[in-house]
Amino acid sequence: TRTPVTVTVTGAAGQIGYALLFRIASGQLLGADVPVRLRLLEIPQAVKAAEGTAMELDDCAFPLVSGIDILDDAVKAFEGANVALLVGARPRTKGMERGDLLEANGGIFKPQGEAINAGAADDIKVLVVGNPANTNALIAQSHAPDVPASRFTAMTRLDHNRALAQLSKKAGVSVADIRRMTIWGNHSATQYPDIFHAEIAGKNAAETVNDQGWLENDFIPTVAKRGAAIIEARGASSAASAASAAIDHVHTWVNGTADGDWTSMAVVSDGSYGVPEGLISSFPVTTANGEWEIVQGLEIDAFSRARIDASVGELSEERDAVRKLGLI
Ligand code: NAX
Repeated sequence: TRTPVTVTVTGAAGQIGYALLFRIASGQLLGADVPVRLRLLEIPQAVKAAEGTAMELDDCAFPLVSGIDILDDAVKAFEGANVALLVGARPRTKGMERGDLLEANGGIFKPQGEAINAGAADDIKVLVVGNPANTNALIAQSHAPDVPASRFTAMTRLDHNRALAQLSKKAGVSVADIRRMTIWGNHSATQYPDIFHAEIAGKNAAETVNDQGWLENDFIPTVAKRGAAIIEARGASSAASAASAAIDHVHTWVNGTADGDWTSMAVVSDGSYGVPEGLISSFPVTTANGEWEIVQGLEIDAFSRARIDASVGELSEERDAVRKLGLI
């Protein structure tokens, strides 16, 4: 039998945690033959609720679960972790300025980065889901100097999946017929979903759809503002779709992208496509053997350039702001 993989989930008592943990435990994150040891990190006030979720996990009798620990101490929670899903974050509340939001999240992601640096396994892979995800990932990464920066990623897979869904409806095709979708930039309203490099049944998606009005006035804003539309409709923010995207992100990272396809992940920039080095920005990436690589050589026209620059500009501002606050 295989040695269990240790998966640490923060914010385990939250709504994404509730949708995520059962899928990890059933084998959908790492594979149907990979046993998992779950470490749930919560704040002290939410430990009891996390225990409730753990009781339900017990009651599922998942054969792959080799243990569940519930912790309110980051150092213990990340000890030996192979995969870390950082879901818990401080949400923006009414009247909160951006600086306050970044500072509150710095108070979470700085110690978590330090704890990962101190105790995580050598092969640690980190996915930050909690918002502002890109900059929270940057904060954690900058406090883990002994861990390769490439191991810190942030989630734009939900945006990627939303873009696939919208394009499939427009084109009247299955999402399975679409390849090479890209989300560029920040996981925020400035993100840029790019169909100029996407393909529908092997043909260029933008040319196939051939509707610039739809692209500008419908597709891009619908994808970028989908989170708000879900809140409006459901009375609560996206949880199951966010959890599903987190599963997809790690599954693709570990198992690789299909030949001829790529995915979207927010990863540390090496300067590709003019994105300043060190920013954690979404790119088209391929994965193989547990490593990601930014897809090179795509032609970026003026329309795409302006949108990528706007989103990356926002990321630079966030980086400047957390630098000023002494968080990185
Ligand atoms: P919830 O408020 O339901 O749950 C968050 C949980 O995190 C709570 O149980 C809270 O006690 C816990 N928490 C807070 N501080 C913590 C800490 N220091 N250590 C451990 N746990 C801590 O929020 P939920 O709906 O689950 O969303 C979680 C995060 O995901 C939010 O920041 C949200 O904005 C973000 N999202 C990111 C998405 C993405 O695509 N990157 C999409 C979905 C989601 O909006």
